[in-house]
Amino acid sequence: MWGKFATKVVHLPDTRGESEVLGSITPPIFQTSTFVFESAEQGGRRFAGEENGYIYSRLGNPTTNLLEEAVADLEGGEAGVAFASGMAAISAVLVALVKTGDHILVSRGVYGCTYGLLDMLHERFGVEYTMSDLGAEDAVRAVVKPNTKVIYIETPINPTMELVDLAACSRVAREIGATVVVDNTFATPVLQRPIEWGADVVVHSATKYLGGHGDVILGVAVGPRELMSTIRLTTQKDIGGVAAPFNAWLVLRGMKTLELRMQRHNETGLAIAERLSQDAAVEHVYYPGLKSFPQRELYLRQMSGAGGVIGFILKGGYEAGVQFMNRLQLCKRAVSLGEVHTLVQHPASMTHSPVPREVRESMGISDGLVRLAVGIEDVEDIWNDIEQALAITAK
Ligand code: LCS
Repeated sequence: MWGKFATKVVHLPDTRGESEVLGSITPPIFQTSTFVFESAEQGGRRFAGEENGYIYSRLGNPTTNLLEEAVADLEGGEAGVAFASGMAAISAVLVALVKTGDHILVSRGVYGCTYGLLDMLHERFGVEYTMSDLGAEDAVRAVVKPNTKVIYIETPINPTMELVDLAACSRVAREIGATVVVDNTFATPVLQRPIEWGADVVVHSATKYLGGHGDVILGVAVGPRELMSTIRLTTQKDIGGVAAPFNAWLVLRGMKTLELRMQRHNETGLAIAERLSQDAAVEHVYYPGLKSFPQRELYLRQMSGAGGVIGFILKGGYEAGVQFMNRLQLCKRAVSLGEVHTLVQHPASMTHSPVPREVRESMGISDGLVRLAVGIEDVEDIWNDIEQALAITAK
């Protein structure tokens, strides 16, 4: 009955058990490591899966479960699993899906630590991967291999904002029996729902927009119930990167304003990207919402807004970028993105520094690239700070 997104994010599955009885409008934080069994037999039945009920918070926690259900619902997936971080989610999903000798097809760019994980899977465990432009179906079909088990996609790609065609990748994956995993951190389910385009699994760094306030590290994976259950019972349980109940609660609270915040990020992101592209000090702006964006048709088809992250290169290259960053006053020099504060960072020396230079350059990340993640402050205040920092930057 209450199907609209803005309503759904407020009325997340947020009452259960005690809070339902007492009428608390927000969920309790079950800050517990373990759960008491009424009898030894009951404990045995729970371990055997013959009786539902909580056992131990690494195996499941009611507060964390609410978050898992909420993100699964917003993404249109069957089930979710929450993790200690976005990287814990990505590693648990990939390790559950591949084994030695398998191949992962990867979008042309990914977050630096995701690259580090792929490289480790390759070096230590013999999993092949290829990074490639996945912008169109022919391109995808040309690079899949007989042993491709996963197509791993970031879209928009951090930090170049390049897009990947989700429908095309999903069609090719169906033909070859591969699983499509999409990192939806930059778009959130407000702007893009990969499962509706045919993807199997969505992963999030909930540290970013879902949490939204820069106060928590957490990850979530959403997908088919059977696969999520396998992940819960294997790579989550035995590697152990579970989300803390308090952190899950913080993300649940943050998500109530997700739709509102994304509207502001879209509006401010577009305004700042347009002004940057008209500034004499700026050589190039990477932002899917711009009319000049090369993948405009894909952007309009696949996303309903471009979000808050903007990449740009100053005419003075690296030196100018560093000067610009050091002169900012309101905008903070910090990694991360998707939160209330405006943050600025230098991908080549920060988020993507684990990636070797030649690979970084093939991803489109030059030393001159600066990444701005607009917050929810007043757009004029953000622009005034950027403008004063650009004005004294070498042109
Ligand atoms: N996926 C994407 C697209 C990311 O940008 C990040 C972190 C992660 C996954 C990992 O999530 P975490 O484990 O940190 O929750 N990206 C960062 C960034 O661009 N700046 O700082 C962290």
